[in-house]
Amino acid sequence: MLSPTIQKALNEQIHAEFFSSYLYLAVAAWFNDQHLDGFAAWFEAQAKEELEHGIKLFHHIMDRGGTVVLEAVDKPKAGWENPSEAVKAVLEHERYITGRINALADLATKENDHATAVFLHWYISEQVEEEATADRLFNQTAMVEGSPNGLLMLDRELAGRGGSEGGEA
Ligand code: OFO
Repeated sequence: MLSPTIQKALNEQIHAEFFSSYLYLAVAAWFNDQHLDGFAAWFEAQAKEELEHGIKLFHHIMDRGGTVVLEAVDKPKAGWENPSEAVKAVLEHERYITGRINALADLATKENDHATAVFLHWYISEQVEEEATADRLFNQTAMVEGSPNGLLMLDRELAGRGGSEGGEA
């Protein structure tokens, strides 16, 4: 059985993961507008992964006999100055999500909710990967900023990776 405190925190994390999905979709749409289809496909794949993160939490709450409470998803920002600024928005967001997951893990330990603490191990590892991937993509994008050739090469590379798995940049 979930404590009301943990249940509330997990529900808030569902909201945060769905917002992540929205943010990735907003970035995908922006890259589509820039005619950088590889970036767009890669961010769309990431958006789908974020939905999965939210749904995993949704099932954990239900499996533990808790009540899911879904809040409205906030509107994400819609425009960026250049590709690296758009990728940076995602990197900063992933850092914020890591902080939230760590706080959630601390809370689960404090509340003696061992099942939730173990469940969150997956998210802790996932955040290491998400941050590293976003950081790498940000640096690569910043590196080719101002070089249409470099940007198109990176875009082509992302097109090969984006469609199915999202994954590493
Ligand atoms: Fe859910 O990992 Fe990104 O935000």
